[in-house]
Amino acid sequence: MKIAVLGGDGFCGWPTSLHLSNAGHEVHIIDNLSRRWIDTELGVQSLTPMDSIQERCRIWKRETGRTIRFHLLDLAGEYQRLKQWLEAEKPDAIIHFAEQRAAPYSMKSDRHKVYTVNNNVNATHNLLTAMVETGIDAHLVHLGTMGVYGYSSVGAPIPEGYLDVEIDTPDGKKGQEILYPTRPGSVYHMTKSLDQILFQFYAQNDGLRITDLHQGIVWGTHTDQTRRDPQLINRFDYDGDYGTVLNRFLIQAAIGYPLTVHGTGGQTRAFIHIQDSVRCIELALGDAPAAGERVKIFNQMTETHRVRDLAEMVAGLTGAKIAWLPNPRKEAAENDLIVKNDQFLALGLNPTTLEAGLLDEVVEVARKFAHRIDRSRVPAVSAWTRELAAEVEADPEDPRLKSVS
Ligand code: NAD
Ligand code: USQ
Repeated sequence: MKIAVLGGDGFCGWPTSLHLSNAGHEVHIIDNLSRRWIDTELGVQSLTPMDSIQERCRIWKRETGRTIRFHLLDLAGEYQRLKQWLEAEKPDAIIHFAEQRAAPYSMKSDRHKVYTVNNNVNATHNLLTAMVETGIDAHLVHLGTMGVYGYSSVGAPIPEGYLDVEIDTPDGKKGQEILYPTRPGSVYHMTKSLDQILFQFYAQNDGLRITDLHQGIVWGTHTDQTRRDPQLINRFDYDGDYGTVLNRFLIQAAIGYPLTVHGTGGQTRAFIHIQDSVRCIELALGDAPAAGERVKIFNQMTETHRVRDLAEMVAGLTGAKIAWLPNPRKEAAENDLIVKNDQFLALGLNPTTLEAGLLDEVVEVARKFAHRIDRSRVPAVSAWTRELAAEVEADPEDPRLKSVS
């Protein structure tokens, strides 16, 4: 297949591009490199030294003989160029990772809220309307989030995208299938909820073939392909805005930083290892909906964990201390989470669950590149409201804080 990977320079997009190229597909990366600019804005860098995207593609070619092409294009701002590219290249499949993906970054200030909404909603809508306009028959696979469902304890498993409901009509009760009601917890998660409505409309109105993957928190760093050469290494975010919880705990343990648990750590979230994430995308590509079918939605996760259990597990493995910090986010202090992921299991996914070997691998990578970590960038300081901002702990290493483990 000819596959366009939008956002292919990112944490999930790069290993996916390598995985699909390795499987024999013709891969084209489209990216505006905005994520690299955001690193510059925030004054942080990936824990791992990332080469330019052109250099990464050159090393891949040298290593495997396979070509990955890179196209510098802003999906949200360059509609005409996007349309021309689709028209000229006619990809068979499009994988859409190209959005601003950090919840804390999206809540940093009004400017960051505006940027996140403009970037994400326009990127998705430009893509959909360009697909209709050019008449290409590509399967669109979008990376959505488990966060669209919200994190209140519902006491029942979260289905894969749709909910059967009964409504009262003058003729009695009538069954209906609806998109599971969204309850986003940040401006970022809100844009993913908006994406869902855009997909529903374009599938129904224009027969676009769309798969939306509701992905949990991705952890780990290496895949089989990124291990092949030091210059193919994946990006690894550790800072308070882009670092995600388990990867953050692992680098914190590696550098002797207290594990930054928000509140009681009672938040339960869904997780998936990066190796399974790339495999799921390949499985979804092979299971495209037909034109006229509803949007196919998968829950792309393999396990759920409570944040404090993860912290205690990492502390147990490494001897790290835990810092219990005021939560900068407006979120339930405690929640339960049960998630259905039957569709990927039925397609043959063999889940990689949290185990010491893979956790150690991340700690090892973090120790190797520890000299690149700026400790002052570790705390999460972007707050959801002004009131929460006043409580933020900007220096968890401060000895006045009581660390327990
Ligand atoms: P990332 O920030 O590392 O990668 C996103 C890439 O998209 C970057 O290279 C960026 O430059 C590019 N991009 C952003 N806006 C663009 C635009 N307008 N035009 C062209 N390129 C643009 O993020 P990631 O962690 O790889 O996540 C990829 C996708 O997967 C996101 O949509 C995210 O919401 C979703 N997701 C990620 C996780 C996770 O834990 N990382 C979990 C669930 C879902
Ligand atoms: N948390 C801590 N300490 C930290 C960092 C986070 O306790 O140092 C807590 C947060 O308060 C939150 C939970 O851990 O309760 C998860 O936070 P996160 O930053 O790991 O994940 P999140 O903000 O939800 O976002 C990440 C990705 C996003 C993706 C989402 C999937 O950045 O792109 O959509 O995971 S999901 O969480 O399933 O919605």
